[in-house]
Amino acid sequence: MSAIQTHYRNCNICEAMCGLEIQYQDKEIISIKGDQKDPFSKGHICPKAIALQDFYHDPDRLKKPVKKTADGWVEISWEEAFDEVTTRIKAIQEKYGKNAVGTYLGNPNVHKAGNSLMLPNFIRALKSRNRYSASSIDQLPHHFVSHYMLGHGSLLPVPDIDHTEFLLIIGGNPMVSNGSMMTCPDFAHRMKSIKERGGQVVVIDPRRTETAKKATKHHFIKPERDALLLLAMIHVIFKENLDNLQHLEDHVNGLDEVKSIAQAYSPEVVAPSAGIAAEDIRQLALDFAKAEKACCYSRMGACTQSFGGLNLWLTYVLNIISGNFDQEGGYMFTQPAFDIVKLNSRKNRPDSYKKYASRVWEFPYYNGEFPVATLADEILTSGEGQIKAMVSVAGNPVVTTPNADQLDKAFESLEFYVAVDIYINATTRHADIILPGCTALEIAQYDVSFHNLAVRNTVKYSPPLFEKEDYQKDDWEILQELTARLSDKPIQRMTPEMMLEYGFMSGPHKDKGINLQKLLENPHGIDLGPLQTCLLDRIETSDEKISLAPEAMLEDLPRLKKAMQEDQQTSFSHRLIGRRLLRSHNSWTQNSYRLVKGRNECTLLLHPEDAQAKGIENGDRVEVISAVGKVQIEVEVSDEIMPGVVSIPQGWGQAGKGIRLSVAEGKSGVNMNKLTDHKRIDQLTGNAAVNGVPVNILVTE
Ligand SMILES: Nc1nc2c(c(=O)[nH]1)N[C@H]1C(S)=C(S)[C@@H](COP(=O)(O)OP(=O)(O)OC[C@H]3O[C@@H](n4cnc5c(=O)[nH]c(N)nc54)[C@H](O)[C@@H]3O)O[C@H]1N2
Ligand SMILES: Nc1nc2c(c(=O)[nH]1)N[C@H]1C(S)=C(S)[C@@H](COP(=O)(O)OP(=O)(O)OC[C@H]3O[C@@H](n4cnc5c(=O)[nH]c(N)nc54)[C@H](O)[C@@H]3O)O[C@H]1N2
Ligand code: SF4
Ligand SMILES: [Mo]
Repeated sequence: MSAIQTHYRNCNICEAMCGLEIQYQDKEIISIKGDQKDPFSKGHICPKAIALQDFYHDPDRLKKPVKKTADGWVEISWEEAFDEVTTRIKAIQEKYGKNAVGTYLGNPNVHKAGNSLMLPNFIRALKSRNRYSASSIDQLPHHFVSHYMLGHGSLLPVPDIDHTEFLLIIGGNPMVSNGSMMTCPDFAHRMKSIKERGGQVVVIDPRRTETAKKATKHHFIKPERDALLLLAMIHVIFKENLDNLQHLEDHVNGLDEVKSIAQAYSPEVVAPSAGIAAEDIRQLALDFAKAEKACCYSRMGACTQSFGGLNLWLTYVLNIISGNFDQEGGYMFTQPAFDIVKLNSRKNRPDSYKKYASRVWEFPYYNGEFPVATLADEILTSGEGQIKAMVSVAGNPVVTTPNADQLDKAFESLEFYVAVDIYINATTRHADIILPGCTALEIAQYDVSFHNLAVRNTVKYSPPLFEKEDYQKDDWEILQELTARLSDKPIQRMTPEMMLEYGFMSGPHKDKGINLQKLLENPHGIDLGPLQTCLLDRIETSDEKISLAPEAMLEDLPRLKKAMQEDQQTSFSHRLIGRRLLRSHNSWTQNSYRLVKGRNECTLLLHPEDAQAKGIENGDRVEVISAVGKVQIEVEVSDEIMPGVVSIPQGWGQAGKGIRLSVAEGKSGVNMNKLTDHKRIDQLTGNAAVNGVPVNILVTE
């Protein structure tokens, strides 16, 4: 046995990039702790990091390619797997056309450098227009709004949380999620510091969340009515002449248009529909505008709903007109060492929004993709352009995307399906072949996306802790091999490290000597300082001005007005929203016993008044019915949820035929996406509207 050794790396489960200190001996983990010397996370971790060892050792995890046969799954060689996958894909594309092969890319791809860097070439090699990803059930409105206002979908503002004096959080629960589109290790401590320096944190959410409980103030809001609140705040700021764009004064277009639109949305007009009292809205707007440094940050609950695009647009507008955009303590921009904006500049590139419409429902095309909400219909509806085969890479859409049962049937109906995945779960059980990559402890990691979204400029690279076995391949190697075999021309085989080095050499910190060698010499990471005012150097619009009133947003406003008028016309008693649990990450971490043990947290939250009206008691089982499905679930009566709203955690409900997740199956819970309607999307961006879903609740015997 060799001596105990220590390894430092970033946890790559969620977006927070916590530094880990891992003690190990041979292939056994002795301890996983927070790395006190990481200049960014300073020792913080959450319970999920400890489970990295469970995924590494998990006997259910695949390490070799498997093929489905009449006798079940059998292991096959990589050569055989690559041959069969490429032969089948080529045959289907020859027979039905290139678009007959669809792709779905899931969330872990952005948490692995190799995947992020190799996927664009793989997707290009397939030459199919039928591209889908978890982005359209997550953060698409952020990209859309940055694209139209700032000229680039990846030029994304981040709350300068460490300097702000007023943080307004709309539809985010960072106390549990650890922050999203805001890489922010130890949110709890950073939020406490705001309060300690006399600042405020205000949360807008239909649930009094873990974040709301620690905030200075929380307002309930009716689901999907945030755009109204934002419009009313903007209304008040203009009315009181509190608008002040600071250094951006001469760098915006469309200020008068925004001003004139907001005139119609006084706090009194929106209050009944939003469910927040007019005087509270007015006070919030005044407090926000008068704070020295303020930031309005909108996330999942504001994105994955019918007005995601408008919400994000108005969030940017609110920050801009109150002088809090690109200013210390406001909504700021990073200067990452590997600068994905500069490396992929959009200046002078044609706009592809709505270049195509999806075949069955004419949903909008954006950023090279169609909305994932329509994937099942594109597979199930016959005709020219129908999807006959799928490639999924690190995604589990049967659990994570709308109308799960329909998508389950769709995957079952495919002529061919290959999954690049490490588990046989609700989605990949339908695969013909599964190609498994490696897990966190076996890979080198650089957070290509999350350094771009961090609340400080930092940089860190981690080599693998354990060498993979000879018979294993990592995702990037799988993707590169498939790319080579599917391409018409020979490809250049660059490693992720070669690509990173290229990026660092042209990045904003090249003068500080940031390169791979330097990063290897600094295993705790390097701090590059607080966020700086830099937007005017980074903006990508052709006239270098911020577009405050893009056409697309203005055209979407009548839809909001209509929804406001239709508020009372529904035959459903409740609106369903999701929630995240501290010890699970989306749908894939539930096979770690240490993360799922304990009481059942996959419950329906129901307000006491609603429970009483229906004669429901805590612990009762009820049936929840939506336009597309139903589930049976245990009720947790709680006044932390707003009357008229119910909540079920996302990412659960994996049990049944063919699934090989022995721990998760025993703790399976309910899949809330059996209830989410695939036709409910934000019609502006195409993002799925999984929050605010109309449901009825039936008491079962
Ligand atoms: N109703 C509702 N639905 C939601 C949400 C919600 O709030 N409410 N949230 C949405 C959000 S924000 C997201 S991001 C999506 C996530 O949606 P998905 O990305 O579809 O789902 P994940 O649970 O992240 O699934 C990850 C998949 O990758 C596999 N995997 C894990 N690690 C690796 C790896 O290293 N390599 C490979 N090749 N595979 C790996 C897992 O086995 C699993 O199959 O869910 C969305 N769905
Ligand atoms: N523990 C844990 N952490 C995670 C994940 C996980 O599954 N578990 N997933 C990761 C991923 S992929 C992501 S994208 C992030 C998401 O990070 P967050 O956005 O912080 O996470 P959510 O908990 O989904 O927060 C959404 C909030 O919006 C509220 N909400 C729902 N509908 C509405 C509405 O109409 N208006 C308003 N104002 N609020 C609404 C919900 O009650 C909820 O509190 O979390 C990441 N971190
Ligand atoms: S907060 Fe996120 S990055 Fe940090 S330890 Fe937990 S899962 Fe890992
Ligand atoms: Mo996400």
